[in-house]
Amino acid sequence: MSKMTSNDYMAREGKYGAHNYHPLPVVLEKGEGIFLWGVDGKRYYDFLSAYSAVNQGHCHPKIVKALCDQAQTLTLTSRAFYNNVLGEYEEFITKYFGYDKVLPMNTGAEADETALKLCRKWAYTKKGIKENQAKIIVCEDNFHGRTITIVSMSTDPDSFGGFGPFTPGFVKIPYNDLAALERELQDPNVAGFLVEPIQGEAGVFVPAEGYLKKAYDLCKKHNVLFIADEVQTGIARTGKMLACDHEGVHPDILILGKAVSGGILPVSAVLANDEIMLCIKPGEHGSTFGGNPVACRVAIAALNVIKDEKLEENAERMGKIFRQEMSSIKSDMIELVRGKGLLNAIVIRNKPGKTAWDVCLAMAEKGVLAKPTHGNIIRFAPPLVINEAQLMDAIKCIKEAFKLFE
Ligand code: IF1
Repeated sequence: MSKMTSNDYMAREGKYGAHNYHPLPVVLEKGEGIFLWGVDGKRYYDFLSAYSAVNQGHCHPKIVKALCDQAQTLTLTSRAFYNNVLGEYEEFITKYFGYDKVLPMNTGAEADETALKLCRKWAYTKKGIKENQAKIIVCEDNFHGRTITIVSMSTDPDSFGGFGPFTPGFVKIPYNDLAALERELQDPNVAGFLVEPIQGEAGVFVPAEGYLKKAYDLCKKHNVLFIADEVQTGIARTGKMLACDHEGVHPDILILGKAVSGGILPVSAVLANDEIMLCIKPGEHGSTFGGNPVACRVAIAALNVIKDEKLEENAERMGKIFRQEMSSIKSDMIELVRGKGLLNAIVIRNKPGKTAWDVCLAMAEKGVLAKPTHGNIIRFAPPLVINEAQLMDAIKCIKEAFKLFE
């Protein structure tokens, strides 16, 4: 049988797979560090990192080793029994982030759902809100996952359209708006405020300096839980271990996912102190794979890599260079450049034949992979292991791509 072409791969996915994505026409078969290779042998700089799940670089040897060693020993016991790995991981990650306890899950959405359930339980058992009356404040343009309850919080028709009826109990306010938050906090039935420290999907929307700290203080003033969704911004992506660290905010409930496993398999985690975490009693929440031995070993390795390789500092330094270089591009297509650490975005002035999608196709031609969000914003999020020479080479390719539209 002759070698399959890229088109053969894409056609096969189109025939047998659900059409719930519109990928860039690139077929990948290998990843290593910051590089991806297509089935045609073309090498690319990965500037998406699977939406910030591969912060440690593709197939990091230490994380892969942890995966393989445990996978040949014990993969899954379920939580019906104890095992020799889960406790070690729980102690490791709670000390790593400074919390009493962790509730291990698998995907980011499951972690967000877990945080919502924890917040409601706390509302009824500790704050004294009447059963089924708890409200949770969320921000417009949020992205927290794809379950029915999570899209019930969404203001994006692509996320919630056609999936009703929706879960009640959410109050939507504009992002980065403290007055709106303070207004809604007057309601004694408010139990929590769920927020992304930087709105990734919305297009890397960085809030005003001090927003997170002031929002946290307002929540404390009203005995409301500050819940940070760091699934995308966490694990050193923004130049600090957590994006909340830039403002010294220690969330009451911390939601992690994606790069907790370095992109090797789904691992998510919800961290909180006993006063909140112990509101959920045995049998009231769980998951078949949550906290499985393989996930635990992979997460320990992935989180060690972040510190061992000083990826916070590297993200901070490389991010500054990236934004400086992108801001120097003379192109009437570029409206603005924004971001923090290595979570950055360019807002494009879309014109016919000169859209963010066209730019991404041109960048792919030049060997850099990125994808637009919301039609006119290109997010740039390379693995945090990228060095200055590689960054400058990728920037050269990006600049060449923009030149094609002059
Ligand atoms: C898709 C977006 C990014 C997230 C935050 C929770 C989750 C995500 C802040 C849920 C997941 C992923 C989902 C993926 C594409 C990607 C994405 F474009 F959808 F919005 F990154 F911005 N909180 N984001 O960013 O985690 O259940 O996926 O493990 O659904 O298309 P998950």
